[in-house]
Amino acid sequence: MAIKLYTNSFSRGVVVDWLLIELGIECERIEVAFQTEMKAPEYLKINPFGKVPVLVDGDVVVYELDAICAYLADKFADKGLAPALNDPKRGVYYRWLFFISGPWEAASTNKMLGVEVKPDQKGSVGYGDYQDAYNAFVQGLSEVDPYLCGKQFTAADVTVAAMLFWQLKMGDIQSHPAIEHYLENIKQRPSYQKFAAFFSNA
Ligand SMILES: N[C@@H](CCC(=O)N[C@@H](CS)C(=O)NCC(=O)O)C(=O)O
Repeated sequence: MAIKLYTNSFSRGVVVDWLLIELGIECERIEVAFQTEMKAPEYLKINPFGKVPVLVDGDVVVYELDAICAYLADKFADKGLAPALNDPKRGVYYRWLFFISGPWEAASTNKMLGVEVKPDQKGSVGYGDYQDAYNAFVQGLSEVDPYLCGKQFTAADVTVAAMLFWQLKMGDIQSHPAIEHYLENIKQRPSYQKFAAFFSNA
């Protein structure tokens, strides 16, 4: 049975498209319209958030972009897009996947909404404040060479790089030499050219 990807070409679903290119596999791609199909009762049974992307693999339903990418990288482990379970780099891999979908997304969204964390609130906020999250991000990137897990390009590179490309395009992140250097490495990958085409439409 084909794996199904519920997505929209103008959404973060394009990040899954990029990963699929790296994996060299295809899914049945189901385009879901914003507002209408995404909020229809039958779609809400698949994803109660009424959002894309969603991956359906037989009885397994995965929503949350980074979970989808991690799931696919593990399912097609022979493609080498995730460090092996017993590889110490697995920890670094998890760190980046969870950092980008958790603290970084929250910090960025709150910044966009104008929610400022006061110094005495930082201890209760998972990412501290935006500047803390940004500093941790660029500090981490300044240590990578050429990819987040060293020589091995992984699904975490797909999600982290996609976030950076998007935020730079939208003016939602201040650039930094560590960001530029990392993205130059990513741009060398043949898959990036195809992603850039999706992305320029998103
Ligand atoms: N945390 C989710 C966020 C998904 C999300 O916000 N998707 C947007 C498109 S990029 C969406 O479907 N928005 C439609 C809506 O909320 O009505 C993930 O990482 O997959």
